Amino acid sequence: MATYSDLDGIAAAAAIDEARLWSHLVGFGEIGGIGGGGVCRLALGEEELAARRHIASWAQSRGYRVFVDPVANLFVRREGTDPGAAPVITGSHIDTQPQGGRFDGAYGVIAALEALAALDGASVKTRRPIEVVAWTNEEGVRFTPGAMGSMVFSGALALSDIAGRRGSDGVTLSAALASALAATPQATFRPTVPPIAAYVEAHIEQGPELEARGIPIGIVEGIQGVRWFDIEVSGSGAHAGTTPLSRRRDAFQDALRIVSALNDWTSDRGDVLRFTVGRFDLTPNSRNTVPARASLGIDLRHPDANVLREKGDRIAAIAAAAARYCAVSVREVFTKAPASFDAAVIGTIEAATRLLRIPALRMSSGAFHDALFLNDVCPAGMIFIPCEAGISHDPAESITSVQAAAGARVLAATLVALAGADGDVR
Ligand code: HGY
Ligand code: MN
Ligand code: MN
Repeated sequence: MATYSDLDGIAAAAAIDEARLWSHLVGFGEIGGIGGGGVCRLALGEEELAARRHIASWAQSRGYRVFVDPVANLFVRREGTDPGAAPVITGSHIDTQPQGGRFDGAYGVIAALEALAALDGASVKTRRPIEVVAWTNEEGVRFTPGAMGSMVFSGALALSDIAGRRGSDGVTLSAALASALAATPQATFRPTVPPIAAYVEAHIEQGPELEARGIPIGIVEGIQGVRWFDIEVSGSGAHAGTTPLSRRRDAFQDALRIVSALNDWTSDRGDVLRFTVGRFDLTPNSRNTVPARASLGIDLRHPDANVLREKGDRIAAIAAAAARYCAVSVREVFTKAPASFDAAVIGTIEAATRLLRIPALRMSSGAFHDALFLNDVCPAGMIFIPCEAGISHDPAESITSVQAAAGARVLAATLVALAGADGDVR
């Protein structure tokens, strides 16, 4: 027997406008566009502030209220029939990698805004308010750690502990946050975190599974754990022509020894453990000067908490032992254990795919997402759509308008069920 939520969910999904969504996604991707389909919108940078202004004015033009919190998370609120009820929150991030794709993060925000427009178009009223959020600094490129906005929001990180931290460009987080808060004057400052009924995030898969199987929707059951380490190798700068190798403290050569030792330590025949040296900076980085310092950004991931702990806990000792001439410091800058999403939210997403007769696959996520931290404070889940060849964190990242619309339809029906008019929300 169809419930009000089912009927409203079908109506909302039917009101998702593929052309309108695609045009919004393509237009949004031009904010910070770098050509070749790529985007560079580093957290709280000028391009991302432009994206914030876009979202806030889009929201205001549709009569939605806009809020920001102390870490500049940006919220667009559609009222429910019970304004005092805890909202259902959906969204993702709008910051990108330095040569990122147009859809990582942005898809989850723009698809959520499209879902609000569809709810309006279908005149669907939900009991709970629905808020669309753009979380601050999910990528962790300019400021560490990643998922900063959702970590502060969920209490996993205290803003006071990181406000003085400087970004890769030397700007302090507090100064960057001040410019972000000033960028959307129409947003009401909301210092406290509202109770949340549920959180659901739509995102591109960033992996090949859905496309390879020809399945349009992924129902994410959980996310693997992640640990980030900064390794600083300190030697001595010297003249490349006059300094014999026997008298060098070459930070690059010792960094190579460290990476080689860590490659051995993290090698995994099953190809499940993910060890990446994604950042490698040399100082002074000049061909004819022996490197004085090497700075490495390490990313380690695994779905099993015990393996992640065992492999991560030895990194400092292995790095120190591998270096021959230089001093080595290792700092863990981000860590999150693997997590499983809420069974009821997973079930609600699955019910929405069945209601809309859209094939779906239960799966886990190799990438982390803000949902990983929301999962600590409310029932949370994620909806994936395929992306071409699983490519992400690269300008070649690509989806189709059909894939985008399918995800938005499932999101709209899920939001109606979670914020349901007939009070069936958990
Ligand atoms: O790194 C991640 O997993 C995410 O895409 N920021
Ligand atoms: Mn992302
Ligand atoms: Mn990403």
